[in-house]
Amino acid sequence: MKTPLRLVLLSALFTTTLAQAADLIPIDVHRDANCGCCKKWISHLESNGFKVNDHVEADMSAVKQRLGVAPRLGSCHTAVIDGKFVEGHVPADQVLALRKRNDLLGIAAPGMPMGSPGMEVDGRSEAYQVIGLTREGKDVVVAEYPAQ
Ligand SMILES: [Cu+2]
Repeated sequence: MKTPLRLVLLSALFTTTLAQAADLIPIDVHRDANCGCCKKWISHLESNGFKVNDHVEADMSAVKQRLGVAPRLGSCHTAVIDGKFVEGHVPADQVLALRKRNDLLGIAAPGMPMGSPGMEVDGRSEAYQVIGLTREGKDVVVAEYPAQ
């Protein structure tokens, strides 16, 4: 018996969609409702293979405290992947690298560095670092980005 062509095409489409969805990496992002640069960072993640679960929060400082973000590492939004925090405008490749670092509780791009992903303003940029927080509570530099 011949399968109707439409059915074949439909199932091919369905399989492709499932495969693509499975390849996306889920990440939770907590942010304030009025944070524009947070939304731009979410777009950066989405265009780099992440599936973002967006959580709009009333009290970000309570969220940061709960997730173990040291105040000195603070920025705007706080993401969670594999139980580790990602604080601020961290580049997507560093989020991927964090997944393999079980010595770290999380990583952060403290403050709001100009030129970091989601902080592109008039082509301005400044040097910044991505800092990891170890299980022993120490800060380690995991990446450095020069001013462009
Ligand atoms: Cu921001």
